[in-house]
Amino acid sequence: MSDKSKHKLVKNRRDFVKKSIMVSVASFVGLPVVFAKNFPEGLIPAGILDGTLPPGLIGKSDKLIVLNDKPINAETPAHFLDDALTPNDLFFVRNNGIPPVKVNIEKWTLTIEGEAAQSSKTYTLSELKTKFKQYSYNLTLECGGNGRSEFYPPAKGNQWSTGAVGCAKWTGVRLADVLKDVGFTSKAVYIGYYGADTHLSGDPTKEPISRGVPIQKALEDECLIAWSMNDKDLPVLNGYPLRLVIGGYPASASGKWLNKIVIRDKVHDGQKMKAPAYRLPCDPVAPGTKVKDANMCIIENMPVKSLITYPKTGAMISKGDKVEVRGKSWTAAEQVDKVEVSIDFGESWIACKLEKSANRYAWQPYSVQIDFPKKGYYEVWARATDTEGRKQPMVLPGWNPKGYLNNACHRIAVKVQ
Ligand SMILES: Nc1nc2c(c(=O)[nH]1)N[C@H]1C(S)=C(S)[C@@H](COP(=O)(O)O)O[C@H]1N2
Ligand SMILES: [Mo]
Repeated sequence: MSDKSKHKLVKNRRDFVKKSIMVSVASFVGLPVVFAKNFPEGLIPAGILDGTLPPGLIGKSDKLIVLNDKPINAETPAHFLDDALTPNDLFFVRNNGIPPVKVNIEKWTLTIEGEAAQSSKTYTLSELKTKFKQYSYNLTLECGGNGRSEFYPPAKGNQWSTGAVGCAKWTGVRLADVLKDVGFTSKAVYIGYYGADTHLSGDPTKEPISRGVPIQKALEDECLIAWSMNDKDLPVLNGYPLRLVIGGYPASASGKWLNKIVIRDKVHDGQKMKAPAYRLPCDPVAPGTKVKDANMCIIENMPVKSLITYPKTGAMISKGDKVEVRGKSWTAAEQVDKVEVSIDFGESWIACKLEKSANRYAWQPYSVQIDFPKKGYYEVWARATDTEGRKQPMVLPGWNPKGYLNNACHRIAVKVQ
C-alpha cells in the first residue's frame, strides 16, 4: 500500500469514528446534531461526559478497530495482543444491543430463578462479594464469529478479522456456588442469562441477547460471575458492573451487565439461542449450502487456536538477525500441547517453547527464535495442537452459513533484507 493510500485509510477511519459518535448522540436524544460537521475531532461530546448519553468507546484504546458503531463492535489487532494478559482498554468489544447508560452499583442486583430453581433469590453486589468465596482465573474469551471475514461465500455479520479474542484475569464468585446457594432440581439442564443492555430497536420488551450453557458447564470451577478484570472494575463496554465469564465456550455465553440468571428445565430459548444464531450445521456442508434450522446445532466448546503477536505483518528484518516469533494459543481442552511455526509455507515446522496455562481456559504464550536463511519475503505460520490431539487447519475449516469458528492458522508476512 502506498503511503498516500494508507493516509487516506487512516483519515477515513477517523471520519468514521467521528461520524459514529455523532450518530450515537443523535440516536440517543432522538434529534440530529445540527452542526455535527463542525464537532472537533477527538473531543468527547459533553452529553456523554456527564453520563446522560451512551458511553461510546469510553475506556477503550483508539488502537482497537471499530467494525460497527450501532451496536459497538471493535477488535484488537494481533500485535496488540502481545501482553501476557490483555489490558482492559485493548480488550475487544462485541455488543448486540445498547449498553446500560447509568449504572448504580448500590442498587445493582442479580436474581436467580427459573423452572428448575428451588427458590428465587436476589443478591446485591455487596452480598455476592461477602457471602461467597472469591476466585480469580485467567480466562480467554473469543467471539464465535472471530475470523468470519475469511469465509467464502461471505457470511453476514461483523466481519471480524483475528481480533475478537483476549485473555484477562477475572475475579468474582463461582457461578456454581451461587446456583447451589439458590438450589436447583434434578430437572435442571441449562442456565440462561439476562443483562441490562437494551434492544437496538428501542423496544423495551425485546432482549438484545440472552444465551446460556448446559448446567454441567455452568458448574465448572472456572465459570465466574465476575466484577473485576485485571484487578480493576470491568470496563463499561465489557459488562460493568457484573458479567458471566465462561471459558472455553463462545464468548456469547459470557453475559454482560448481568442482572438475571434462569435455571431452565430445557435448553434455554432466549434471544440468539435459536437457529441459526451461534450454531453450526450438525453435519458439514459444502460452501454456500442453505441449511435448515433443524439441522443447525448449538456451538459448545471452542476449537484450538493461536495467534502470532510478534512480529507483525510488514516487519523488516536484517539478514543474520535472529528474530523471536511469539504469540498466544488457547483451547477448550485441558491445555495446548504444542505450537509450531513454519517459514516455508508448511513444508517443515519448528517447535516453539510453550508455557503451561495458568489454569484451564487461559491462553498460553509461546515463543521461538527464528533464523531466516536468505534475503526475501517470508510468511510465518503458526499452528497449535491441544491435549486432545486437535490441530488447527492450515486454511479455512468447514464453511458454515454464519461464519463461525474459523481457527485456521494465523500467518504474517515479513521481509528479510
Ligand atoms: N448482555 C450482553 N452480554 C453479551 C453480549 C451482549 O451483547 N449483551 N455479547 C456477547 C457476545 S456475542 C460476546 S462475543 C461477548 C463479548 O464480550 P466483550 O465485549 O467483553 O469482549 O459478550 C457476550 N455477552
Ligand atoms: Mo460473539
